[in-house]
Amino acid sequence: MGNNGAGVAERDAQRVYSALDGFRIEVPSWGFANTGTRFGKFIQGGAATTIEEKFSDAAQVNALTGASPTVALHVLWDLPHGRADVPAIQALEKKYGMKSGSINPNLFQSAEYKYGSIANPSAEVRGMALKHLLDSVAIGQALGSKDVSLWIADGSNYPGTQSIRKRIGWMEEVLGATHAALGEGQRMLVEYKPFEPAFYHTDIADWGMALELVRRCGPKAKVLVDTGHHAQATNIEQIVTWLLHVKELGGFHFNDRKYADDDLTLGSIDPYQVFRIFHEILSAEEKERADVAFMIDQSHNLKGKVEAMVQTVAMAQELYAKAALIDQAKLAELQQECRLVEAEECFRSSFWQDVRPIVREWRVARGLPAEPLKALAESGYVEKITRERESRNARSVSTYA
Ligand code: LRH
Ligand code: MN
Ligand code: MN
Repeated sequence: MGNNGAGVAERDAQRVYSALDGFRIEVPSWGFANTGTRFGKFIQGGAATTIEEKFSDAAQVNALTGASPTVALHVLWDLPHGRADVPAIQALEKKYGMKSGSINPNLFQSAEYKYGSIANPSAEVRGMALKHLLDSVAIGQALGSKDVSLWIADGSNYPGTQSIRKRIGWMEEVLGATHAALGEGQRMLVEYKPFEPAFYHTDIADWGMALELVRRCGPKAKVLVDTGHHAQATNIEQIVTWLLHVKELGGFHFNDRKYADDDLTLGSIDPYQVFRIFHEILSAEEKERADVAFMIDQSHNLKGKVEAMVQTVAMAQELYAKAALIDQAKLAELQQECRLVEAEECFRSSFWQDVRPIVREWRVARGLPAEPLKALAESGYVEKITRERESRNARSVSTYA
């Protein structure tokens, strides 16, 4: 028993080490910025307002967790007038040891997009949206970033007020033209969302619509699953499995929610769901999952921003480690023989296993702090940025960015 116990511990450690060595999750620049709710903005003294501050905060998260070497950029919020000063961003990448991650066009804030962007009945507005998408592709190319992540907020609020059918055709045209502009190694990821800001119909409302659109665009277009973008009770891991199966899963925007698109900390409400999603990914073939980008899409209104992001990445690492512990061969056998209770026990016992000691060991073995949140508190980083940024934030009337 003693030997067997040691053998199991050794096997578990190996599984966790190899999973965590390969685990990367991108942090969003907007997660470090001042945000709020639709009822008001809450300004934090230490929030980032410049792209340099966002790189600095992201680098801090990466230094503490070893898992977030890229930062997602939102074109309108990070790159003034939708233009990127490429040498300046490259200098920041060098200074902070970070890379620019996904480029997120913004097709939802300009007044022109009141009735939509790429699905707007006006050819002129669609042209403006296409230009912004092409600019975003060019920015991604210049920065050597792989993914352009598109979220299309278009839709309508009342039945009969828009032609759902014509809007499909308009989207196909603009997305097709965007796909045609992608360079070697570049991809476009298409995100779906059932509602908000539109409350009757959203033009890309679910994974079926996103999948059909990316297929029509071509091989460089893939579907992006934001975990907050589903109707309640949707089986997200099943969608993930289908998208992996048909080789059209491009990546994730991870966050958690209780009600709608709440953008709460990953795993804070339902960690078992994240575990189930990670299990599906880890049970896919190596080549199927190689191109699945993990990204965080959260905004922390009440929590300290850097603290919340470190907590998120650490949580993601723990849940990934738990999923890596599942004895895949054993589980497959039990499933095949329909030994239901045993299969379920095999599955859920990995979820309930406390992986924190192994994850802590892994961190130390990789030269990282054993307790990232504690290390953040001891580093004084948050106090430092708060001192430096406080007076500017106090004057700030800024919105999302
Ligand atoms: C929309 C969304 C999309 C945006 C981000 C800020 O709800 O998930 O990904 O780019 O939030
Ligand atoms: Mn998202
Ligand atoms: Mn969202």
